[in-house]
Parts: sequence; C-alpha cells; structure tokens
Amino acid sequence: MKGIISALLCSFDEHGQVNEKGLRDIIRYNLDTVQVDGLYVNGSSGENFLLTTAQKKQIFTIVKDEVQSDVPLIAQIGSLIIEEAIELAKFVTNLGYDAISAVTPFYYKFDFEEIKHYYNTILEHVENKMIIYSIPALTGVNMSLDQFSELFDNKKIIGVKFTAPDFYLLERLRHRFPDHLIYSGFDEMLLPAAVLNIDGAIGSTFNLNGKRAKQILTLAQQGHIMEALAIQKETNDFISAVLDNGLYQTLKELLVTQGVDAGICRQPLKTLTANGKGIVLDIANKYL
Ligand code: NAY
Repeated sequence: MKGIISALLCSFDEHGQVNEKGLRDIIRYNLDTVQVDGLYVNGSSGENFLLTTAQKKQIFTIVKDEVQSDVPLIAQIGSLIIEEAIELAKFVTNLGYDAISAVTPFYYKFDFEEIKHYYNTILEHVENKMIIYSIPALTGVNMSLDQFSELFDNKKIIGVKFTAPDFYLLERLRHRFPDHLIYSGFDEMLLPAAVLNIDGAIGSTFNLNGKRAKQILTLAQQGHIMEALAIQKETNDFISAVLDNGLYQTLKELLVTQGVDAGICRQPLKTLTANGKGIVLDIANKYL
C-alpha cells in the first residue's frame, strides 16, 4: 500500500445521486491512464461527509467491483456516529478492502481519551488494519507525537494519513515509527514530505496529476531533489489554478475534458459557472 494513492472523486448527477457509470469511468481513468498505486475511497475528495450511509455503501461496492484486486483499496469509514463507522468498517472488510481509515472525530472538542476510545472501539469490531486520517485544518484536532504513539499501541493501527504542514512532527513520526505507514496528504507539499521518507501520498489532485506526483516521489527517493522540485513547481502551478477555481468541481470538470463522465458535486458544494468551465479548459490545455 505504498506510492501514489488517489483520494477518489465520485460522480454525482444533478439530483445528488451516485452516477455509477461515471464513478466507474473515474476509477478506470485513475487505473488505466494515471496508473496510480491505490485508491482511497470516501475521503474528503469523495464528498464523504455529504453522503448518506446507503450512498457510502453503494460507492464502496462499485469501487471494489470495478477494481477487484488490481490495486490496494483503503476505505475511509470515519463518522461522528460511531455505530455508522463500525457498520461501514464491517461492510468494507467483508467486501475485501485492504485497510480502513477513519478521520479523527470532529466538530465537538473531543479530548484525546475520547479520540483514542473512538479508534479502539471501531477496531474491536473488525479484523482489519486502520490508517488514522489526521487533517487538523478541517477537524481542529492536533495530535502530538506521544498521542500518535498511544494510538499506535493498538497493533491494528498501522499508519497515518498526515494532512498537515508540520514537517517537524512528520520527521519525528518517521523517526519514531519506521515501520508504520506514513502518507502525506497535501499534494502541494509532496516533495518536502517525500524528503522526510514517507511511504506514499494520498491526494485529490492525483486523480489527474498522479503521474507528476509519482515522479516527485521517485526522484526524491533517489535523492534527485532539484529535478523533483521542478516537477513540484509545475504541479503547484496546476494545483493553484485548480484551488482558485474551486477544488473538487474543477478536478471533476478536468476529468470531463478527458472524456470521463465525472458529473458534478453534491450540494451545498456549488457547480461551476460558464466562466469557471472556461478556466477549466485553459488548465486542461496547459497541464493535461
Ligand atoms: C481526502 O480524504 O480526500 C483527502 O484528504 C485527500 C487530501 C486532500 N485534502 C483535501 C481536504 O481535499 O489532496 C488534498 C488536497 O485536496 C490537495 O492537497 C489540494 O489542497
């Protein structure tokens, strides 16, 4: 489960329903064209926190059916409703997902004991491996090195998706846990994370830009930092343009320019205006 892993986008129709054909198209594009090393399903990029339980299960089922065992699959099952997290963890484990991942519980100011209880409770109910999903900018949950260590005391917790710009903490984590899987979560910071010897990266922009990401990771692992930096620069020009135009909407519309039926985002995420779609064409011409 190492390398460049796409945080999979999902195709929705104008009624907010999953577009199965579109989702299969997005998967095929990731596997056949971008050739990513794995898929992270129902993360932020999959609009997970805007979905019903039934929709989450529908997506997990379609993805497994399309991918079979071609690349590793990680299922994000985290939820503020712990029963839902457990239900989804069991569901994807039965489907054959290689690992589960859960966002730290958010919104309420949970203390660390509560966060630890959340992970250990989910894992009591399921025989699978867990990757912590840490994204402090969206959850407000900042964990220390010692707190990660306490979570890792549970042997089913095998790694972390580290979506934060704290490279000191990242280096300390790598040093203290050489055998845990550490994934970088900010695509625009892939190179500095790669220099710190991460195992891989999980990101939304990899749905389109995964080839450049793989080059950055490989070059950094070989010590070719300046070559990697040139590709990170080009990547960040691409990412800046995408972020300025609306992250998930723009990524989906870019897929549309490549013949992928990527659909639109679920409300309350807005849809692109005609002007926004024009910008997408410019981005596609320049970077794809
Ligand atoms: C997820 O669960 O889909 C992710 O967190 C993937 C990581 C992405 N974070 C978010 C919040 O979308 O790829 C990043 C991010 O989109 C990218 O670095 C642009 O900022």
